[in-house]
Amino acid sequence: MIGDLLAVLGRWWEDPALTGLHRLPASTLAGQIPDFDDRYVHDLGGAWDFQLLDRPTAPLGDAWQPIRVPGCWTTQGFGDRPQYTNVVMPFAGDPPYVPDRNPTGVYRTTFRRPAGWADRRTILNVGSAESCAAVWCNGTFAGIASDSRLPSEFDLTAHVRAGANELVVMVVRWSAHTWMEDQDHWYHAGLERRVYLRSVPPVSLADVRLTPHLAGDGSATLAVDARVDWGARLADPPPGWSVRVRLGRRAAIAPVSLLDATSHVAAHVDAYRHPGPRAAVTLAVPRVEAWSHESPRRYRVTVELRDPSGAVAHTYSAQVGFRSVEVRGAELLLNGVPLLIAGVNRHDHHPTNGKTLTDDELRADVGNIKRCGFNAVRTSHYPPDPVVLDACDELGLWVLLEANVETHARTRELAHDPRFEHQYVERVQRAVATHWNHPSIVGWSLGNEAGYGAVHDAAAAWVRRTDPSRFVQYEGCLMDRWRDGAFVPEWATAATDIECPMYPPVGNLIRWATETTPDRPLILCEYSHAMGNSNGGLADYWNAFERYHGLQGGFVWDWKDQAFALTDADGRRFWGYGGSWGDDPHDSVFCDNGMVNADGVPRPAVEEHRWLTRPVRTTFAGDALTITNRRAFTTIADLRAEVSAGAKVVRRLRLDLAPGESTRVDAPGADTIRWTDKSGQIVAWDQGPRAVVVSLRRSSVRATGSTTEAARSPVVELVETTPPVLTLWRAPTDNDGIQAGPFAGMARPLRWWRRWGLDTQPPEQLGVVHRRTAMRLPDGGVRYDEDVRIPPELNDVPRVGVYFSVPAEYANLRWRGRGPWETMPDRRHAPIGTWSSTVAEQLVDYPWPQHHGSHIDTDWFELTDARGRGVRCQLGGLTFDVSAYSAEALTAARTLAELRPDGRTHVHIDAALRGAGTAACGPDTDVIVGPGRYRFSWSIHPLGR
Ligand code: IPT
Repeated sequence: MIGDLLAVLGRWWEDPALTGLHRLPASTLAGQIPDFDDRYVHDLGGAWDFQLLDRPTAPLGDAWQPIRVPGCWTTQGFGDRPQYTNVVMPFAGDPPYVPDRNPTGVYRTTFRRPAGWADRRTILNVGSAESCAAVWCNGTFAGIASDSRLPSEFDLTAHVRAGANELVVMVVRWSAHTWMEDQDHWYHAGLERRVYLRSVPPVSLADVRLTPHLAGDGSATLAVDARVDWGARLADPPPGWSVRVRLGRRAAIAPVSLLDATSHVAAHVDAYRHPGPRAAVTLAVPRVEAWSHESPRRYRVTVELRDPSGAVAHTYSAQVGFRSVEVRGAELLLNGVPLLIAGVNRHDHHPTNGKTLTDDELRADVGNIKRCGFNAVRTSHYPPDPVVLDACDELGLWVLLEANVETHARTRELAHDPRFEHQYVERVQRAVATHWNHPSIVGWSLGNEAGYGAVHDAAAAWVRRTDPSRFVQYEGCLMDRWRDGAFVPEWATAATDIECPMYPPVGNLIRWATETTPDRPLILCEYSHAMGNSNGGLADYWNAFERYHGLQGGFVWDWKDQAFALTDADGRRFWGYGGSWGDDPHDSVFCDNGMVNADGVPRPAVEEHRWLTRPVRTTFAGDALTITNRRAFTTIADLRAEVSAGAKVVRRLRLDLAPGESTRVDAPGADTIRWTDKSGQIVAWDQGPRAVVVSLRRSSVRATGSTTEAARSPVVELVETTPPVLTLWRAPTDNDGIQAGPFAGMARPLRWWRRWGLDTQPPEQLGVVHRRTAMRLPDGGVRYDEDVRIPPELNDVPRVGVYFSVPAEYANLRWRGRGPWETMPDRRHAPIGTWSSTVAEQLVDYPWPQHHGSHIDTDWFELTDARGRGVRCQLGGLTFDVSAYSAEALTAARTLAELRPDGRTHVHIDAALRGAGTAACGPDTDVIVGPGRYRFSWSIHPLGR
């Protein structure tokens, strides 16, 4: 069987021309989420027989093992591991070739042909096969599939018989197509999405494209284009077939036409008027509710294929949403509004199952994106499971659907390689054809990091002509235009309708908006790289988006860490990344750039983004609040606000403000407003000038006498056993310098920090001058006045602050200042309040251990033991962090499992802290801690004696 195919086709997996064989054209029917309760759908998911061969040419053995379908074989214990690389290929060599040693899974299952399927056609749907597959049914070859992220369908009618049938699918891990799928994510292998059979009548709907359009006056049209198929072996069906479309109470019928009666071109030559067996009809709907991210109203549409007697032969049904998409001048208008895109890039990833997620997990993932306040998703860098798109339709997220094209390792080569050129167009065509009917999709992306060639212009032209209802985008054709920040308008950019660069510094965006004449909108396809403690400077982007015409938001990189939940030999859990499986080559921790961890737990930067994009903005002036609805389409009547003065709620509000509208509300004494949605999620907050951090100078702390004469107290003993020391070091963040993998070399500023010896020498050895005055206070505490001079050669240091530790039983934390989440000097937005936490909870589980837990603008913090005894530090606006781990331990560790409790609670108080920035991939921070004089004061006091 397998040998026969080899004899005919040779090394078929290595032929870039062979993208499919006997494969049905991509269609919206293939892209549907199957309904396994439908008697014409048969789920093939479950346990299959499996053999893992070490190469596609290896002989098949007799021993079969069970495997879960869908699932990656790389996560099911067969000894072939996942592999993470970004740019470099996972193997050596030149395209289109792949290694001889090439893990190949042979899957086998049997199924009984369901009752009632005999006189119909049986179609096999393989949701995803990484990287390509061949199919046999009852020993007969049925076809070949490629493109790991789209379903492939095969007509099995000729092979399926009554009773038991055998299906064999051979999946080859590395193929010529891998060169087209060199995305920055995990390489897995296997049948990763659902596999099922569907049965259709002999004359059936082959494809149905629904194109909704919303007009400015609230009316709409729905254009329906249905392709009908009766298989090559049947004679043409008799005339009289029709398609009936129903939307609510509206319906229309169109004939399935073989000849176009309206054509006046060469009326006597059928060839000129044969549109093929299809039906086209447009329904006019006088009034609809629009679909938007704020109000994702959908309407059920049913399309019936009817035979000449009027009997329904085949039905297709989908939910449409009416919205309009238009690029006009420097604006992308969605339903006529140039709303700002608060988007995020999303990969398919599960912390144990890799590329395979259940429907519930996919829906939960999208729900989490929505709950975190994003309004758009770029499906980086391939079409996701259709469940993701359906969830975006349902919950309201604008989608930029990206085709599965990335040739990063040969960016400039493959787009000009005639062996590969057709794939650039075909992969885009198939993505569009499969996912056409999702209202959430408003733009098609031709792929990522795949160079620029005529093939991209061709793909863009195909999309524009085929689907003028959406825009096309492709960053690859802008790469040189935005290279190194120099904007070169002369570069040809025919393959994109919008300006969509990645990672430019905000200054370049402003330059583009002000020094050129933008003729199209700019929406960043990637920005604010969320790797580790990151997303510094996000506010600068949002200030620019709001201020400059043409700048219309962007997609944060990215949604979720692609980490694996692993345990070490001692059972300690940690987040695994590239190399954790022994995969090689690998790009280490560069796969972990998420706004949420791999379990979906939001990182602190989510709150920064949420605040910047909040649906309601409130400004405080005296006793009045000015409240503005920042939404584009809906009122804020679904939200509730609590206005407070200190700990007291002084007003509750519910406002029916129209989009963009503002109102004034009196709230004497108020300092804070919080808006919650129906689920109780805080979606917006603001504070006025009354919410302040008390400064030390204005506080009641008064120095009395010298350290020698003060009374003994537990706290004094504490700090005397480990006195506070000046420190400039912090555990490097991923942005300070990636410490493993190929990007480690470029690590700035970490490189010079280490060269200066900041990590090994006390600051005093490096020319830093530190003078301190310590004074006992009447309550038994101590006040420290610090005076630090950083010499000119240390022109960029991690921090200027003091460090001490207390025993680990001081494990409870309270503070007044910004919180409760981690803030950084360039990621500052958190309300001022009094917050309770624990030292343990301060750990942010960035997969590579690093600096975390800072709280800027702190008035005071307290560390107490179980009996409430401990210390209180008055900071008067400084920054602090507490951790169960020292900066040294965090610096040394490569995984969370390498961190060991050391019996201490480690405390840092910083007068200055370097910003987080996003330098792991993108601009560095503006908040640099440079040379000069730092004078600051703080005090420590006993608590609960
Ligand atoms: C860019 C990629 O598009 C994305 O997949 C990811 O690799 C990201 O960067 C970094 O995490 S490519 C980069 C060379 C700008």
